[in-house]
Amino acid sequence: WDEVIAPGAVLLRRHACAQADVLVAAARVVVAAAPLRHLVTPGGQTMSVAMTNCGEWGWVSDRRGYRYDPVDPASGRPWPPMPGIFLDVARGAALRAGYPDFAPQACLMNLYRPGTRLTLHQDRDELDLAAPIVSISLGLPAIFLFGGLQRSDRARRFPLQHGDVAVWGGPSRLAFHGIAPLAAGHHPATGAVRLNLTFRKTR
Ligand code: MD3
Ligand code: FE
Repeated sequence: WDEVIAPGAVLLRRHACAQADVLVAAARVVVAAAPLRHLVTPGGQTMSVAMTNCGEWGWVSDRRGYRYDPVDPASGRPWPPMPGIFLDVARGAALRAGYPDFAPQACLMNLYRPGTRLTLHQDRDELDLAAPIVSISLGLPAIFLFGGLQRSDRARRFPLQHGDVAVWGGPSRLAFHGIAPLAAGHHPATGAVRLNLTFRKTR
């Protein structure tokens, strides 16, 4: 059932299903304190994904660049703490994938509505690229695009479903990846949206 989709990339299908409702409830608490917002890229484009963060550090983008910031620029206050259930599920998945000491300092929360997409990109704003990234998919399914180390490498498509958890480490850590435009639908856990949580060691 666990599938190695590339060297270092392990997909734990449905791993978080039993905790999904608790994860969604905890996500709502975070969003109440740090509302979802559409960030602007350094190039001036407004992202179609709505984002917020919890934990010690949050990923932000604006005209000045991408970075991790301990303060939510919208409120001037620290990001909300990472809910215990977020940490438990992320650490459990990392352990299962062969990373026994994963200590995430940031959780980026990505909200997708129908039509929302994330174009192919690399995650390289973290200072410790040896640590994996753990992602949890909740709600509507999405097509994950998984390319290679060059933008021009052909991307494979993997469906990501509610409760799927993936651990991205080793040679996959710098692979280009993205999300195809979300199809409309309804999911009992989230309604008309997909929520993705990504956990990172930032420094
Ligand atoms: C593969 N998020 O937040 S999660 C992101 O569904 C991001 O919201 C997507 O890409 C989402 O940066 C994809 C899966 C994922 C996350 C990080 C990766 C796959 C990755 C980093 C390296 C390789
Ligand atoms: Fe990414």
